[in-house]
Parts: sequence; C-alpha cells; structure tokens
Amino acid sequence: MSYEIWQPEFECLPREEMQALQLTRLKETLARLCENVPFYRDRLKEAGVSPDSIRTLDDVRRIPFTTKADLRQHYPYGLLSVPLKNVARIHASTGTTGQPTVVAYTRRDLETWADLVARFVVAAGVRPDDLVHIAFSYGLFTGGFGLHYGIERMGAGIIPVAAGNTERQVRILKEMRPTALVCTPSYSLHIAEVMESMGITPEDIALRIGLFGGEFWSESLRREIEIRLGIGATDNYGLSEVIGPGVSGECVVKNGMHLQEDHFLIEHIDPETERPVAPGEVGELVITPLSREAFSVLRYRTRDLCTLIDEPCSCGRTTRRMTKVIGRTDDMLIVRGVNLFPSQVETVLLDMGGAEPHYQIVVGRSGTLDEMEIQVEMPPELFSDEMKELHQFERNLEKRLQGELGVSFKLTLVEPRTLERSMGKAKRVVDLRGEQQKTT
Ligand code: DLL
Repeated sequence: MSYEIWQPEFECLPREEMQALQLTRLKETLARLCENVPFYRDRLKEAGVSPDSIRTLDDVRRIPFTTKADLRQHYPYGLLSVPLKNVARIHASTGTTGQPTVVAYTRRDLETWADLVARFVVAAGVRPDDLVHIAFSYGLFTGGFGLHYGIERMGAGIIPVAAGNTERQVRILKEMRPTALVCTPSYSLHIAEVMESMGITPEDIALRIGLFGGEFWSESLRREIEIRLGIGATDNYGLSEVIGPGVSGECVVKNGMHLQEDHFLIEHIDPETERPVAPGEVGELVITPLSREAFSVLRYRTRDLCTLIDEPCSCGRTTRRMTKVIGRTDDMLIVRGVNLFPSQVETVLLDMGGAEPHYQIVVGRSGTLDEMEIQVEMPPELFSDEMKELHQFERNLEKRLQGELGVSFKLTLVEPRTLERSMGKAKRVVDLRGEQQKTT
C-alpha cells in the first residue's frame, strides 16, 4: 500500500538528521527569545542558559518550564517576540477558567501552520478532490481558521459551515455532499444524533473521513462515531499556546498521532517529579515550538497525558507518535482521595452497549465529604419501555461504573437528550467544591 505524504522531506527524516535540525532550531529559538522577550531573557539568565550553552537536545532540561500562569501574567502582548505591527493574526485559547491567553502569528508562522495542518489532513487520507465540511467555530479558537488554511493548502475544497445550527449541518451533509467532516468528536456525535432524528442514514450522505480533535475522546467513541456516520474517524491534536491544531495527527494506520518533530521539541515527563518518564509509560507532554516567530514558549507544560510510541510506523513517516490523550492533569478529579478521569465514564458507557455516551459528572461537598453524582442519559428505547428493564439497565451501569471508578457515587438517569450538547468542546465535569467552600 502506498501512502500520501505532504512533506516527506521533513516527515520522513532519518532520526539523526531530525535531531540535528531540532538542535539548530532550538538554539535559534532561544536566541530570538533572549533578544526580544524580557521575560525569557531574565529567566534564561537566572538559569544560566545562553543559546551557545545548549550543546545537545538534552540540555533543554536546563531551561525552566513555562506554564499557563506565565502566559496569563503577560496578557495580552507581554510575550510577543515581534512588534505588534508585524503580527498577521491573533488567536486565543478557549480559556474556560480565568483570563484567556493570547497567541500571535507572523505571515511566516501562518505559512508554517498551514503546512503542518496540511500534513495531518493528507495523512488522514483527505485528497485534493475531497470536499471538506468544517464545523469548527471560526474565530479566536484556532480550530476553524487553522483547519481552513491547512486544507486550502493541500488543495481540497472547503465548505466553511462553522459550528451551530445542527439541522442545517445535516442538510448540508445530505445536499452538498462533502466527503470529509472536521469538528470536535463530541459534536460529530451530536450531528449523528440529529441526523438520525431527521431520518437520514449514512447511505444518504457522502462522508468518508472524519478529522476530529480539540478534546478527549476514547477508542470506543471512535467506533461509535464511525458506525453512526459511516466513516473512518481520525484524531488530531494541538493547543493554541504552541500553534493550534497541527502538533500531531493520525495517519490512516491509526496507531498513534505523528508528532511534527521538526517544529516541536517533545518531552514527556512525570507531572509530579518533573523527570522524564520511561518509554511506554503515561506522562505529560512538554512542548517547545522550534520555529515560531511572533510568539513562542519554552518547555510548555501542556497538562495533557499520553504515552509516546517510538517504533516506526508502516506509513513511512519517521516521527514519533503519541497515543490518544487519556486526560489532562487538571481534569483529573480527586474524589474522597480516589483519582479518576471523566474519560473512564465514557469508556464504561460505550463498552456496555445500549447506553448513550452523554454524561455529566457533578462533584460537590457535604460537610467535609466529597459527593459525586454521575448523570447519564437513559437509552431512548428504554425510556418508553417497561420500568423493569430500565432498573436492570441502571443496576448494570452502576455496577460497572463502581468497578471502574472505585469510589461511591449517585447515578442519576436523565431523560434522553436533556444533557446539554456542545457545538465545540463538551463540558463533562461540574465541580462545585470550590464554590461551596467559599459560601460555607
Ligand atoms: O483545541 C487546538 C485544536 C483545535 C486541536 C482543533 C485539534 C483540533 P485549545 O483550545 O488551546 O486548542 O485547547 C488545547 O485541547 O491541551 C488538550 O487538552 C485538548 N485537545 C486538543 N486536541 C485534542 C485531542 C485546540 N485530539 C487543549 N485529544 C489541549 C484530546 C485534545 N485532547
């Protein structure tokens, strides 16, 4: 089987050449930041690091980490490394908590970004004769414009639908016949759900590929989406602080997302000890962009947890891969001392069969004790059925969740389609503990 590769001269570089390129670019990045960003000039001086003192890639560990808090402190333009007049575009992180973080691009940054997106779009199997339906929001979020220009670069056609009005999305799928769909995985599931309610089947539309990213989704959800939309679904990953979408993406082999290592130096650490994790273990990604002009970060703590895959991929790309993100360090809930990720609930729901993967976890406090409620939509076919079957379903689900989570909780079955659907990233957790503490 032959695989299309957008920039084989970079995506298939022999390991030593890749590392040499990374080292050169790392030194250039340090020099640029020392010269133009007072925050980094001071930080690096304090740490005793100069661009010339970096001799190997491992020397990157002498540089202090950058965190979201550092970016917030310098809101909006404190970390720019070019004058504002040279900035071609501004985006911002989704910022669910507190201040958003602003990121900026020069013309050259936008060119690079388009190529990085083009790479994973091509790797996912999209071709110039495809027509791509983009259902990401276009705006400060990097998803819409990021995918748009990358797809334009690789030559496929685009329907820039943007997020929202799901019935219209479905009509467009049916009438304009796009062959690929771009959105968050949770929104694709909602599109599937609305499609079913409109009596439209996968045979009535022309989709064959889904490119989904921007939030966590499990392998089980992938299977569910693939069946309900009749497509092959691929994952892609990125974050605004380092560029947006385009950090990594799956090829058609679908065994991990290829990291674009010529533009990002990847470290993988234990979030507690901050030391590198052993191969094959779960760790937090720490990313240093190697080519950004307008705005860059050194050793950015992504808080995203995954495993790295070093073995070569049969597609021919030589880059390392990351598995699906299993969660974020700040998504991890600690309920009565037990650590859990919302993703565990999704996996149970989908693996059980018959359940809908729509859920919300509400954590509160009663006195000094944490309390957790898991709200799950009951399957529509059971909703109107006999109570006996519904109770059976409830007991079964409770048992499975209990086995997976290892902490007690209250399971509440809610009516079908009553949990809020998001057009972008789904909100799975409502943690009321901070608020309750403030008021008690
Ligand atoms: O979500 C960039 C993006 C847009 C990536 C569209 C892919 C497609 P932010 O809004 O800054 O940027 O959010 C970044 O989203 O740190 C992860 O926690 C999460 N995330 C992004 N992609 C994935 C993915 C964009 N494929 C944050 N799987 C990141 C799991 C993801 N989590």
